[in-house]
Amino acid sequence: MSNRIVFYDLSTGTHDNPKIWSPNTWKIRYALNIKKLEFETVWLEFHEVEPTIAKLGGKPTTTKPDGYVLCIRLTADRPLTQFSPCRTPWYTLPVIYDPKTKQIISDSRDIVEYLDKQYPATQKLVLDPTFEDEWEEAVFTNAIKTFPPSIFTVLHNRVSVPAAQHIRKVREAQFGDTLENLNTEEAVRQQWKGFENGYTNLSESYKKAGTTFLSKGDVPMWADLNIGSWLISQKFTYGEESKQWKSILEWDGGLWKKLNEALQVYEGKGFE
Ligand SMILES: N[C@@H](CCC(=O)N[C@@H](CS)C(=O)NCC(=O)O)C(=O)O
Repeated sequence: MSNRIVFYDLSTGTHDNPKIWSPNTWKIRYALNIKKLEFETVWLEFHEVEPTIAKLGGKPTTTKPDGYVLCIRLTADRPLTQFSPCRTPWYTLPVIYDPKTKQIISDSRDIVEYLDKQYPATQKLVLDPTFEDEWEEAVFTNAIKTFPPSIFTVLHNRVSVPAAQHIRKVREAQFGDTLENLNTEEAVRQQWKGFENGYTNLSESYKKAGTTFLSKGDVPMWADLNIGSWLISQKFTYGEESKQWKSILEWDGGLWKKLNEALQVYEGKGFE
């Protein structure tokens, strides 16, 4: 049996024609390639994540933005059907299954820490956990919270019908508005203003380091993948020739273009 790591990635295409998109899974794709670990990709569409990962025995990473719902809880010491409030689990990707250890790991940070520990002979990526925590916080504030919700309208219009239904349900609850309202010309203009400002805030750390990577070495650290992955997902969402991607390449004096190009060698092949 193959000892290759199984890497679950999110596709915005179909099984026959998978299309890469997800920023969070990009972190792990970069990491596996940097570490030169052998892996195979299993492509899942949005609506397939929960049933597949739950069946595999993987853990959800968060709870859905649908607030409290009534769940049926049946326990041995409380034999009656109880209705009590609980949040719906949200299964996300990336997830990996390592046949060598028979472990299933969810959440990108947990995965990279597992890989660093389990494969110590490979390039270590979490070099300074305290710095990584601070940087993750900064990325959350400046690149994730500012992530234009209109991107989900673009994805919604590209994916299969059940995947589109999943995106609409989850994201309209998250943003409190319809996908159509989130994608008006004025809404998109405002969203991108905030998005660009966020990247400018993050660029300060790169300018201070004065190097292409925050690791200050030839190989990126986890922090570089953390932002590099959000960056590359724009390229695959809008396309290399799109005005959106071209504008990002010009932000902050071309700093993000330089980072994206430096990470190209770790993109790997055959993901489309
Ligand atoms: N904290 C998680 C977040 C993962 C996450 O949000 N993944 C997104 C893709 S970028 C996802 O799977 N979304 C599923 C959905 O929208 O239902 C990690 O770092 O792995």
